[in-house]
Amino acid sequence: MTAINEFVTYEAKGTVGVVTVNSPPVNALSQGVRAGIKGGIEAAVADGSVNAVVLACAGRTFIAGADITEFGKPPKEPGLNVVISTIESSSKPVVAAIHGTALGGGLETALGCHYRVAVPSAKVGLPEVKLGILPGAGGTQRLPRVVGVQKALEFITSGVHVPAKQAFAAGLIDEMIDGDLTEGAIAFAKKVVAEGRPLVKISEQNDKLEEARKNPAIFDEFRKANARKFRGFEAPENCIKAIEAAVNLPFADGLKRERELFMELMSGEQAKAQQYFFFAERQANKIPDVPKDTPLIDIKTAGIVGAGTMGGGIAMNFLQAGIPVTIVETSQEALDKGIGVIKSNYAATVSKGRLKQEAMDKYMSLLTGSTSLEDLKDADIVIEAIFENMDVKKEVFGKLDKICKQGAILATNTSTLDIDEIGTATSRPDYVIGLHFFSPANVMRLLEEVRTKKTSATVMATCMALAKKIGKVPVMVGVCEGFVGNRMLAKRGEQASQLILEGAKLEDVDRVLYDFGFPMGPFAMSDLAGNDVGWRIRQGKGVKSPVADAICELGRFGQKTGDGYYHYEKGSRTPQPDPIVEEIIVKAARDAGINRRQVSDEEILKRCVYPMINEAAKILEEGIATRASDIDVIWVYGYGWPIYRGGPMRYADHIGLENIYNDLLKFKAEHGDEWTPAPLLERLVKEGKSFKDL
Ligand code: TC6
Repeated sequence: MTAINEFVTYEAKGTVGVVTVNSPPVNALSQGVRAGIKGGIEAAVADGSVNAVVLACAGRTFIAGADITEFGKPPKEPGLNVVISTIESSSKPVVAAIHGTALGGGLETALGCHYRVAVPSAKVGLPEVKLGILPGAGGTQRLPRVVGVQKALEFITSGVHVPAKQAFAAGLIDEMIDGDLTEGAIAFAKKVVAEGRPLVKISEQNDKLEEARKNPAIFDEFRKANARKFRGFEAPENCIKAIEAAVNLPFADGLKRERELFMELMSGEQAKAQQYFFFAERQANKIPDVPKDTPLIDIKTAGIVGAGTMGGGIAMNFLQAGIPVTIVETSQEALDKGIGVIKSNYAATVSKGRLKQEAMDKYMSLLTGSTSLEDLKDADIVIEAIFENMDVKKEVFGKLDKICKQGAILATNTSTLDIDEIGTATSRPDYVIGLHFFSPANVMRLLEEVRTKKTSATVMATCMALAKKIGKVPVMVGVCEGFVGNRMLAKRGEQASQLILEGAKLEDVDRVLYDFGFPMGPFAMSDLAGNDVGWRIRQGKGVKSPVADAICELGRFGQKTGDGYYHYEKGSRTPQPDPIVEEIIVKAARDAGINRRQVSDEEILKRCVYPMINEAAKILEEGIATRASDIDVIWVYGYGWPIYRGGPMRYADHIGLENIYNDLLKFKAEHGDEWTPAPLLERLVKEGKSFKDL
């Protein structure tokens, strides 16, 4: 075996030369890997003892893409296009041997090979769009030449990881290998030589482009069909343009066009924000005082207390991950209702063709209902999802503590209560934690995990790993009113309510936030979630909100009653401004002695977003969130903050903390002390720093 460099080896195995990349953790295409592959292929071509080449990877995966840490730095030779063209122009057939994931530049490298084989568990994809860019090493030019234009549009603009079997069916993989991959790839390479098969250069294949050449409308149809999904994003449009270039231009010119479109995206703010977010999400997995090798509790069964909307949704996550669940309610009627809702949710997905009946049957077979907490005695984790009342929760935790086995985790789904206090009702406060799921709990990816002062490292590490197992994105935070997400959301809500009193139209507030990139504005959101929820909480705390209260007093609870901040026609979810609500607002403003005025879109945006950033600075200073980027992960996954703006903290850095600080001072002069900049924000501005410097 010859070491080409630190990352790549070359070895002749009989008549086949094997080039192996070994650059943990994911064989990303760093400069060294690129140079090594080029050198390896050249060595194989020069080796007279071999007549074919296999490109394989050591470790857990084939090449997972370009090395994202190199983005934004000056390019280093050789570029990936040069490496790929070295492979494609090799005089001996090159076979890519794929396991794990062949993503981005990894798949582009494989597309430069003459053939591709894969193990059944492998996945392939061009996920660059998720990083705000496009496949810039020929991916937009070669993929449509293999799978056709329609499929290429779908793959490239969604960034989906396609399972090997599906890729095989689409012609992207030439052979599936069941046994040892390298051996299988060598055997395949020998077959290629023995049968005298051609050196397939994808760049020279044009058949699959013909259909789109005859029907250029395919591109506009695709744009139209996906307009909602692509709203606000720049990368999908450039991906489409690059694929159009593949259809309309010769390969070499298409490559040039791809490069231009790639560079345009790479230098933009969206790409920087999305690449920042890639690492933010991975950082969030790391809790500084929880060592990586902390032993985990094996969660084989789960218990859930409360079969309401949240309890049911939480249960579905576990069932889908194959973890048996016992769900407990106080009465048989409530239990039957809760289980009925779970069943009908699955049935609806089956009827839409998005779930197989057998899968639904399997999930339901893992679910047991009970009206007795005693049935949770063997559960490894119990999640309480009952209504928000400290006394009731403490009573339940006291009982669970006596019933549940030693070493079982007791979690609460509370979104408002002090979890340290809940823990005092047990003899195991170190095994108590908050698991704050977001509604609908079977859909929303965020899981805000809330550590108390006593939660043990084992419990934290277990819950972080468990979250991943059930398909969630976990972020660990500390205890405070509303935790991180809702505490910031409350600040936005206060300003939205104030703005409509001052004269902004509520549909304008919603429009400004929608145009910023949120899925909907705060009033439309409240109508969807149910205005009565906040009303009950305010009543419990003795807090008033004149417009929101007046709306609820009229029974306008939102979409479910057909009226809320907006009116909804029967069977429609489209909000329509309602003069009655305008009257309520005008009266409330008069009662409060507010002179209404025109409010600009710019003011709406700043007044909704800046108080959130200011609150986040306090959250950071109090140590409730570990790092600024964790707050961004919470807002993107839990509240629909547009990922192309990175999250509120990244957005603040982009706007400039000094600009935000000055606006806060201006609003303070106009509206009062609640606008006082957080001490941390003030300090960062004085030191000329950003949140990213923390
Ligand atoms: C591209 O190719 C563009 C080409 C144009 C060329 C001109 N680079 O996710 P995990 C690190 S764009 C650098 O926890 P998993 C990651 O930060 C790229 N580092 O593992 C983490 O480090 P940590 C297109 C990377 O098993 C560690 O590896 N490719 C890269 O859950 C483990 O990662 C993609 O977008 C990278 N490319 O998932 C694929 N990838 O331990 C991006 C990972 O220090 N990667 N790291 O925190 C993924 O989707 C996933 O990492 C995975 C593995 C599915 C490969």
